[in-house]
Amino acid sequence: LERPEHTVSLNSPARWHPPARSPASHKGNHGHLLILGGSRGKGGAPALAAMAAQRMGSGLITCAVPRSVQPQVASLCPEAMTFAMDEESDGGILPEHRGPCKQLGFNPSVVAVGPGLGTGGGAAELIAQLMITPLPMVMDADALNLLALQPGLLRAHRAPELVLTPHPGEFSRLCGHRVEEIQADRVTIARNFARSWRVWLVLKGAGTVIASPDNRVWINPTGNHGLATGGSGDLLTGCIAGLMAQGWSLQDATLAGVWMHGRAAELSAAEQGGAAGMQSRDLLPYLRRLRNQL
Ligand code: NPW
Ligand code: AMP
Ligand code: MG
Repeated sequence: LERPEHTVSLNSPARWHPPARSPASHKGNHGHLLILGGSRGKGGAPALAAMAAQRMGSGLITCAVPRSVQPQVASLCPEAMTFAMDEESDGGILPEHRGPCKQLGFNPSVVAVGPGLGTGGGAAELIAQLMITPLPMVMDADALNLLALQPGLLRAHRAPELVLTPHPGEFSRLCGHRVEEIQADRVTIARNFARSWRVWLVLKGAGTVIASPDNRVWINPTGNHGLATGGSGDLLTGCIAGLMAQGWSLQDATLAGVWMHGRAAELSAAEQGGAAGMQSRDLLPYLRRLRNQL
C-alpha cells in the first residue's frame, strides 16, 4: 500500500501563502467567482457555495442558475449576483476563449460548476462547453455525474487548473470502481485517477484524500460526522473556488479549503452543542474566523 507523503495540517510543514489583502482594496481586487448550478428543488446548493466563498473573502460572486430558481437563490444569498439561464440552457453564456463574456457582462476568475445542477435540460451541453473553456474550474456534484457519462470530455479539458470534488458515490460513477473498492483503497485509487486524468482530485468523506496530477497525496485530518448532512459538499466547493478566485494557488486553495471546512465543523460542534444536528450554514461564521487566522 502506498503511503501518503503529507498530512494537511496547520501544524505540519504544509504552509499556505495567502495573497496579501491591501487595506485599500476594493471588491474588484478579490476575484469574481462564477457559480453554475441549481435546478428546481435544488436552489439551496449554489446559494450555499456562494455563502462559503464569501466567507473565504471572495470579492464578487455571480450565481448563474435556471430562471425558475433565480429568485430563491437571490433571496438566500443577497450578496451574490444572479444570472438567469434558460431552463434548457445550452451553455451559451460561456466564452470559448478567455475574454469578455458578453451575456454575463464579466470575465470570471474561476468557475465552480455542479452544486444542485441536475443532469437534465441543457446541463450536459453546459458541461461540454465548459470543458473547452480555458478557465480555472472546480467541478462537483452533478457536473461530475455528467462527466461520468461522457468521459472523453475530461480527457479533452482545457481548464488550466481543474479540481474535481467527488464523494465516494460520485467518484464511483467517474472511475468505474464500486464504492466499497474505493473506500478500501482510497489513496491509491485517488492518486491513480488524478495522475491519469491530469486533475486535482478531492475524494471526500472522513479523511478526505487530495491527490495532485503530479502524484502527490494528502489526507485531511479535520472534520466530523456533523458534516454528514445535505449541503456540506456544496459549502466545500465554495471554499475552494472562493480562495482560487482571489488568486490563491490551486494547491493552497484546495488544501486550505478542505482543512478549514473540516475544522469549521469541529469548532461548531465544540461551541454549538455537538456534531449531530449541525446545519451546513452553521459552518459559515467559523469559516470566516479560520480564514482570518491564516
Ligand atoms: P449509499 O446511499 O450510501 O448507497 P448522489 P447527492 C453515495 C445537490 N444537493 N460514502 C450514496 O450511496 C447536490 O449538489 C442539493 C459512500 C448514494 O448512492 C447534487 O447536485 C442540496 N457513499 C445533488 O443534490 C442539498 C456515498 O452517493 C449517492 C457517500 C445530488 O447530490 C443536498 C448519493 O449521492 C445536495 O448537496 C459517502 N461519503 N456520499 C440543496 N439544498 O439544494 C454519498 N454516497 O446521488 O450523488 O446525491 O450527493 O445528494
Ligand atoms: P457531499 O456528500 O457532497 O455533501 O459532501 C460531504 C462533505 O462532508 C465532504 O466534504 C465530506 O468530506 C464531509 N463529510 C461527510 N461525512 C463526514 C464524516 N463522517 N467525517 C468527516 N467529514 C465528513
Ligand atoms: Mg455534494
